[in-house]
Amino acid sequence: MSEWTHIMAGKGDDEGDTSVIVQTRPKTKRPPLYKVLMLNDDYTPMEFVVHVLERFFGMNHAQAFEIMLTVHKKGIAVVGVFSHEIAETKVAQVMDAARRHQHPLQCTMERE
Ligand code: TYC
Repeated sequence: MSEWTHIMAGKGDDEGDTSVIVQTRPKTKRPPLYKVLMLNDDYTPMEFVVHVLERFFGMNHAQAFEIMLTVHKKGIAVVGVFSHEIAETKVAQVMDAARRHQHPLQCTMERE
């Protein structure tokens, strides 16, 4: 992406209008990132949450167990940060797995 500045020059009575376009700084905007959040509840088994974190967030067992415990104790935790499309997919995967297993586990996303 580029940003352009339009300069109008040469507007004397003996000349026609002369326009030049010069490129100033290159403008690259990074896409926004989204936090995926896991919420605690009283019913979802700890092992299921650990399994979900391993399966959909590429964590090893120790990492998954640690994050699960953080959610259990604090009520909520960020489990990853992704582009909008990837975050949406992760949330859908977690919510679908929870629904299939009839657990009330909740997962949401929030713009960083
Ligand atoms: N609090 C649940 C229990 O005691 C465990 C749990 C952890 C549930 C994390 C959800 O996101 C969660 N069985």
